[in-house]
Amino acid sequence: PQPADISLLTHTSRYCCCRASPLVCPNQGLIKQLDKIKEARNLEGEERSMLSYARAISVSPFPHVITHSNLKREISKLPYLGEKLLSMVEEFIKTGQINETQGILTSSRFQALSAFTTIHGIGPHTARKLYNLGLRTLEDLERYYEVEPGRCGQETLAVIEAAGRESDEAIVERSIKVALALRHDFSQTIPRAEVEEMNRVVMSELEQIEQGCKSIVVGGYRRGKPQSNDVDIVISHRNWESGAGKIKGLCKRFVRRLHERGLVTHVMHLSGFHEHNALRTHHWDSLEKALTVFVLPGDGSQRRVYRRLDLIFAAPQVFWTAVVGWTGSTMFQRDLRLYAKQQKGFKFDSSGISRRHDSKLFFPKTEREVFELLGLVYVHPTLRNA
Ligand code: DGT
Ligand code: MG
Repeated sequence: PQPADISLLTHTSRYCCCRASPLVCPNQGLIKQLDKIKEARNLEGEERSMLSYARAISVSPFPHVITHSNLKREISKLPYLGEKLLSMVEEFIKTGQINETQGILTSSRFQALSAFTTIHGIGPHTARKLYNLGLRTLEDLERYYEVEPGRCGQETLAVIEAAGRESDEAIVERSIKVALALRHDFSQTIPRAEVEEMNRVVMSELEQIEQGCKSIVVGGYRRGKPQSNDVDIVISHRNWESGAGKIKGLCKRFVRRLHERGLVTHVMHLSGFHEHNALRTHHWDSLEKALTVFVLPGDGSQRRVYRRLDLIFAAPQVFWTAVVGWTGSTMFQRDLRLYAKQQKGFKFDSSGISRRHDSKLFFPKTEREVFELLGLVYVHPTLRNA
């Protein structure tokens, strides 16, 4: 990051898109404890409380270690740290832990729900439903969904053809079955070098069916995470005029091709094909995208690990908004929308920026332009880990 950009960010802003949030901060221990409480609230469906903890966590990358001496003077002036949160922070400074967190960690209900939601497609609501059926472990889920570890047959071509015509239930059920069967692979994180290799392979395949495309690997990788849980790639076309036409419909065509080549083994979901809102929390925009399972070609000497790969297709005019949206973090993006709405009267999402009063659309040509349009100081991707 450019030092000039960093010095313009302020740690007391209410919006995390105006603050610097590095991957690792001086208050990591505190954040880890608060994060468990946040997770517990999320698992129990307590949205508002969850968000309070998420906000407290996002202001905790305070530039210095939080101590007794700066607690009253500076910390109490940070936004979102009300009485209750401040007393937890105080408890952490005194004892190195938070009592409530210790209780959560030993709760068997928390452990079960938390394990269930590691499976793509299982959100808190489904997790609680499964728990109420008496299921407690991932092995219980395998029996319930009749899934065998490592084995997951799927009529992938049929799934691709059915895109846009399936019910929400069918999509969720399939995602869960695939994610359960391949969970031992999916729990292995992906090192940066492999992320880069996946992008290279994907783009050289794409060049075979559509020339002139470009891509940026987004998600946690772009925020500097050494290991990722999945790979997210935003794809567009280099030609500003003709690009949009070339991107339209490319998602399906390309996934079919990757499947033929043995690179995409399963498709969880293809979205952006005018279906009603399946998996509502998972697609927050109208871009064409494919949530897939990908495996790198091997030389036969060792089995390659199945990886989760998301491909997002954006016309050149919305490429940079898609990149900003998908780079995240989730909190960063949430505040970007909020800031755009409350401070600028703009609507921001991954598929575009528009002005509310006349619906005028804006087409930024660079990432910096996205920030400028919203009246924000540029925040380097590695400082968006709120
Ligand atoms: P990880 O777990 O290592 O993959 O970490 P991330 O941060 O890459 O998390 P991921 O892959 O779930 O999501 C990437 C970012 O994209 C995240 O900050 C939130 C955002 N995002 C996720 N799903 C959607 C979606 O359906 N639409 C939009 N617009 N953004 C999404
Ligand atoms: Mg990701």
